[in-house]
Amino acid sequence: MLYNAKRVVALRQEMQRLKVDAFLVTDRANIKYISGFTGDDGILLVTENQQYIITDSRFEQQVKTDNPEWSFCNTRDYLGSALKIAAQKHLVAMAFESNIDYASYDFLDENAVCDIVPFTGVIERLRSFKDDDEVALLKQSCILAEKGYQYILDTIHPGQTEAQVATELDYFMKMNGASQWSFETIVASGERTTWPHGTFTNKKLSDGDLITLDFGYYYQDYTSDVTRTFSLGKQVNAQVKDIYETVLEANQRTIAAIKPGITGRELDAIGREYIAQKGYGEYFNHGMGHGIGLSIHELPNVGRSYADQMMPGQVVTIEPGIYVPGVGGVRIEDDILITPTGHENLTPFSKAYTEV
Ligand SMILES: [Mn+2]
Repeated sequence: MLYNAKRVVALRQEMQRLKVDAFLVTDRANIKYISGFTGDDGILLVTENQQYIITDSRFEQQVKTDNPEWSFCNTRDYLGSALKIAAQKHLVAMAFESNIDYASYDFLDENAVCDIVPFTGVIERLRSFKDDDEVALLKQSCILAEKGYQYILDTIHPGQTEAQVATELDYFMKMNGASQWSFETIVASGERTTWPHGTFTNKKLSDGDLITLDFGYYYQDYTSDVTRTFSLGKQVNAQVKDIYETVLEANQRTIAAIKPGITGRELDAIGREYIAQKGYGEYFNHGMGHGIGLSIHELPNVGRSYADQMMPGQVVTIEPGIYVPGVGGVRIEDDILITPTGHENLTPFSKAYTEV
């Protein structure tokens, strides 16, 4: 990932607003976003006029090659070194991320000479606004997702296990440029489609099974998140079709309403009320969606308890579902970019009811 100096400028503006003169970044996705450093160990310290990648000698050449704008601090004692810099520079108040682990917090609390102040969601909020380069990567990630879905539609057959389908998709996605999945792929068949997050098992697929495929893969650090439900062979249960059309309509109505200023709660209500009106209210038991980007779940949130306003440059999933035990479960999920005038569906590939 390339270092983008604008992000440090934005973080320093936040620091001024929050009245701190240092920001300790410990969350891995936030480290990647702010510094471009992709190593899997280490932390960042950003002050008003300096910026440090604090990590050990395993990453020395990597930092010097990829992150020359950052001071490389070679140590095994990441937090201790950050506090030492803070003391030397006579820093007054250091922000830290509240999702830090307790042992680390305890260490900071015991040893910091400066004030330490916890914050939630500061960099996450910056991350929610995608610039043009990030949107381009997300679009490519979504195009790859479409290819993966088509590949599974073309190859899936009775006798395969759910795990084998997940493995076929994994191989296809990686052979076509994905680095890894952003969550364990969900391949749920038959009755298991009524488990919204059932991952995959060694269960064999049978003719007539309803299949839910929910997957997300990183393409150049940015992940898509797509769900499609389809039938393997002819569907005998007539209610499945009704459930499918209800979820599809809820998905489409919710997406149609996306524009700057609408809140996550308002969007949630559109799809949820439609599903309730059709008599399936009690069978939709999760949120409507979430932001995606460097992480599979990020800001903004789309759900009953969220007042987050959608703003241009943000990207959210819309994923209504209905899960009726004994009948079947359907979820349809798209990835939507909020634009200045409305929205753009980044996953516009087919979601019409399909029997393969
Ligand atoms: Mn999702």
